[in-house]
Amino acid sequence: MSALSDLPLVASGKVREIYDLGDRLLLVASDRISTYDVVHPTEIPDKGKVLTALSVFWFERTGGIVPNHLVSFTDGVPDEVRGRALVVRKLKMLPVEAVIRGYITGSGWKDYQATGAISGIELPPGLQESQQLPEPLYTPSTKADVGHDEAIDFERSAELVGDRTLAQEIRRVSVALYEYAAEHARERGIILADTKFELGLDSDGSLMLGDEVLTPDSSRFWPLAGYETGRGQPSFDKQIARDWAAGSGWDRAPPAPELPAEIVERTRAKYVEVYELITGEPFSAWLERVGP
Ligand code: Q0T
Repeated sequence: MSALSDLPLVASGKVREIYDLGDRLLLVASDRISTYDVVHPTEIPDKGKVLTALSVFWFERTGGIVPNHLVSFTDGVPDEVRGRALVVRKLKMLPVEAVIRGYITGSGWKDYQATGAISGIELPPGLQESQQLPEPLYTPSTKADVGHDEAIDFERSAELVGDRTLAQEIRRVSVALYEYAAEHARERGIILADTKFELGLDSDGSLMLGDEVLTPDSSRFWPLAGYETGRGQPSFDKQIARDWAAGSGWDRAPPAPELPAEIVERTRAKYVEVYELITGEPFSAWLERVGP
């Protein structure tokens, strides 16, 4: 297979890249990690493989809810990114991010405290931080030019998508994906607090799930053990690195410091643990699936 460096780069994010394969795209997950929104110079070995393997796990199980862009994780993948890259269909991506919240945390908790509502959805009084919501909420956002995504309400998402029926369909499939995944995760000791999907249209105009899905980078995963309302919850995967960063004297402005070897190893073990809990398989099963 051709070397990555020969492929046109379509997009580059903090922790992943997208390359053009002609009629397909190559999504590459790196081993980079960020805390407090800044990428560290130190990589977490196998993080990209764990996230890719989790996306594949969910894509293979949710095609009955909504079809997805996955074509292959073997054929067409350059050797240097084997196990941490996906060949996907090119979609016409829709200009809204489908955020689903099952628990009240982060910006949703801030909005609720200020207004009693999230994304224009009125909520009962007296909810506590990290509490499960009465039902999962669709709280779409749109990519801001700089910095963080901008929260919008359903009506604004319909305007941006240009078709109210399509916007309703995005909300419906996104809630169904969240409910399926949150139940699966909870049975295995992980709370899926919230998650973000990106959807697009196939060449025939049909709705398809794109991006990475239901990974710790696109979702909040909390350990079920020790969960309690009235406070923030630790992140299943990043808490060790965050705690170290918070105590390191770093002021959270770039550049982020190198992570010590012990923090790297403990964080890697958390990613592998997430994979093994969610899939019920040893991580070596993924390495065997993707071959040499
Ligand atoms: C995309 C066409 O994830 C993004 O950038 C981060 C590096 C956003 N993005 C998605 C696409 C996809 C996907 N996934 C697709 N299947 N077809 N475009 C482009 N940028």
